[in-house]
Amino acid sequence: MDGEPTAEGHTGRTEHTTFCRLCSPLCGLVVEVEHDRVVGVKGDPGHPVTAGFTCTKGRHLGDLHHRADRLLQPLRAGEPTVYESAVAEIAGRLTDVIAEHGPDSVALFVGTQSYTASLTHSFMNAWFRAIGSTSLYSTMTIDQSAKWVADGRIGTWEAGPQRFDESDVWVLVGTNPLVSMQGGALTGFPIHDGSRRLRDAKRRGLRLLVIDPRRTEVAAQADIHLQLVPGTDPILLGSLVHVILRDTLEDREFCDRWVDGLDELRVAVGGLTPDVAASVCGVEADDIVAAAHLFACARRGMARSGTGPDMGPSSNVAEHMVQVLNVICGRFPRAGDLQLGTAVLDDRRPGRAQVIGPRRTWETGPTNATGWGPIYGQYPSGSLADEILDGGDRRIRALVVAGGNPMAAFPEPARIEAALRSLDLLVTIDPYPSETAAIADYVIAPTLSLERPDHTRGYEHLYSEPFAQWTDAVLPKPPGTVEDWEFFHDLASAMGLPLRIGSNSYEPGEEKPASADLLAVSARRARIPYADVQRHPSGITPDGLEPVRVAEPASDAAERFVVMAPDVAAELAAALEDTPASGTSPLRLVVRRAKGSINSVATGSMTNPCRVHPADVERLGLVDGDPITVSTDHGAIDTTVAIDSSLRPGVATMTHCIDPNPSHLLSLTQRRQSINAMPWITAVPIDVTSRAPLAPTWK
Ligand SMILES: Nc1nc2c(c(=O)[nH]1)N[C@H]1C(S)=C(S)[C@@H](COP(=O)(O)OP(=O)(O)OC[C@H]3O[C@@H](n4cnc5c(=O)[nH]c(N)nc54)[C@H](O)[C@@H]3O)O[C@H]1N2
Ligand SMILES: Nc1nc2c(c(=O)[nH]1)N[C@H]1C(S)=C(S)[C@@H](COP(=O)(O)OP(=O)(O)OC[C@H]3O[C@@H](n4cnc5c(=O)[nH]c(N)nc54)[C@H](O)[C@@H]3O)O[C@H]1N2
Ligand code: SF4
Ligand SMILES: [Mo]
Repeated sequence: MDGEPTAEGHTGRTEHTTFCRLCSPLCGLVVEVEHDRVVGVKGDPGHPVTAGFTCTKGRHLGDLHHRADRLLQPLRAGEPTVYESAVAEIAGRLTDVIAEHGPDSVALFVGTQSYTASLTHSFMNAWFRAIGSTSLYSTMTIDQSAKWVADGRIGTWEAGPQRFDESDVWVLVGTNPLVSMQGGALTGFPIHDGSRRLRDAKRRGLRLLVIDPRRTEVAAQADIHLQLVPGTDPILLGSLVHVILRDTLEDREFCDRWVDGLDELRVAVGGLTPDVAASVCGVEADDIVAAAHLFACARRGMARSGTGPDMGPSSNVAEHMVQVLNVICGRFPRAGDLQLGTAVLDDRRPGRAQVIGPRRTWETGPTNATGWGPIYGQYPSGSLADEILDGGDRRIRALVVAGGNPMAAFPEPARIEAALRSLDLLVTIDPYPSETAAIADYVIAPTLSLERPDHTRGYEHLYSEPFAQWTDAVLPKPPGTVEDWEFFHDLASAMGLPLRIGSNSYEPGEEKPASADLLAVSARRARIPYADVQRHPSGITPDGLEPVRVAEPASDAAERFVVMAPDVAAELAAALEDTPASGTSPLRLVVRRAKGSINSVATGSMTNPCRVHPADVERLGLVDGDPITVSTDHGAIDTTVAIDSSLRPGVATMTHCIDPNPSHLLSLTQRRQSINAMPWITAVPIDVTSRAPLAPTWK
């Protein structure tokens, strides 16, 4: 059975078939264990989808479990404590805060590592619903909430996006999925075996357009790579729209049926000729025209984006223009087409081929204390510090952090620290003494992935072909740890709150269910017998499962996309006004994912140099490896310089969340976007100065 030893030699070593849960591909693994310690991790060659692939992080999974600083029991004010007492005390304090100041004074921050166990979210959300708070924050709003803002202002297609697999063009704006593995509804790029799938797709005729200031791993495979000046995306994308409308390449039929605001769009992009965009964005005008034609003349395929455009100085309008490309060219699946994602352990109702019009929830929903409205039921993380420090009577007084590390991940850690320290109560669930854990009142120590059972249901929507896998725990659960879901279950119980999840309810004082049973419950709508999945340790690609196909639109479907509204037009005009002329000074720092880390969780021994184009290194009088100080108006960090010829001249990169952490260079409020309070994280002007000792004068 899965997770059970598959071989045992006389050394006492056992081999276990399981899967990695650090990021979305959930790569199949074979883990070698000796005396309850991982002694080897390799890719599972028998896995029908990942077929032996792992990245360096996956191969370090054992080190992550056995890190010397791993927390194996909870901390109270930095000192070890007993789990049951910690839960009782936290429950008491939260109950008091709520009684005195109301439920909204308790906030939840949901970080990326809360996704590593599929039971966490249902119990976490149920606890949050039970306390009655609306103060919900997550990493999405310091990441790609420009996508939510664009959805809210343009509208969405009920059946979701088109699939990469059937497309003949694909556009990637500011994303490098060959390293980040970001796929699914975000970039649409295949998360499994991306290099091979891209090669195969190109062989059958797919053309790839990449818009990125760096010649990334994926840009190196592009038919056209527009290596733009960072932060100028709204202008470049607006110019692509300009050319498409000028040359009447839009999908007329689709626009007549589903799109409003085309005239306003035409006016808004009227000035964004290829020549204007070429001079602002530092690319060739002919390439802009060729790119627009490449996209618009294809039959099928979308423009998708990652963090690059969504973290810049005009991120909401940048992402808006990405989505406008798809809307005016009608790049959405029609009735009968395959829907993105698969359904094996879950059942999915097909979406209809019709528009869900704009939903500007932030304009109608109740605002938080500092005046920000809700987006997809959350408030913007860019406003969290303000809510704690400046929220007056309505301020946030207690914060629970689940699988996140705001002290490392948010701009301006000094302000975040001031805010977190001023709380009445800060609780985090973290396996390590993270920067946030270091100042928390309570830290709950969770199990890590190999210590818990799980299945792949939560990630099915990202798969290109039907697949399911189940795993038992590979390592015993350390005595002082709990699974993340258990903490929320136990906290609710200690607060006397029943939890409702779907049709199930969990009453205070009732015996806690087992994870394996809860996993079975969460797969109750599986389209194949759950036992079949459990019988295949490496996972199963079931035959004959009917794919999910897009349904016909309702006969009275009347909602329409709105491609240009007055606020968006004003942002586009401001972006043109503001964008710096292309040049190399000052350097602009852009975001970049490193292969060895996942946000603040680093594997191996990682350094974080500031990578700069060779011409800039020379201009600055530096040589590779020189010690430097990188500074902005907001802060300075010491690192070394590294030569990187994949960059556009004038561009520098560092990775985020690891030391020396570029968050110290960023502001939480400067050029914060309207609507989602998104701070400015990429394309940030920096100064680089040498820290080298002065050269000896006799040389
Ligand atoms: N190994 C690893 N994988 C990860 C993560 C990790 O930390 N490490 N983090 C995960 C998370 S939380 C996320 S959100 C995803 C993110 O996934 P991606 O968005 O794919 O992240 P990156 O690989 O950093 O790609 C961002 C790209 O944007 C480009 N860029 C920077 N500034 C600009 C700009 O102004 N305009 C344009 N057009 N491009 C720009 C950068 O050069 C870079 O190539 O990755 C996930 N996967
Ligand atoms: N400068 C700059 N800043 C950025 C970005 C950038 O590109 N540049 N990217 C932004 C993006 S896209 C994101 S998503 C955010 C990331 O923001 P966060 O999600 O806050 O990311 P992490 O810092 O990785 O926090 C994850 C925490 O979970 C802990 N953890 C690990 N495994 C488990 C587990 O099984 N259970 C629990 N409970 N905890 C676990 C880790 O130790 C870590 O402290 O950062 C953002 N910040
Ligand atoms: S961390 Fe690496 S091995 Fe693990 S799922 Fe992600 S890509 Fe696969
Ligand atoms: Mo992210």
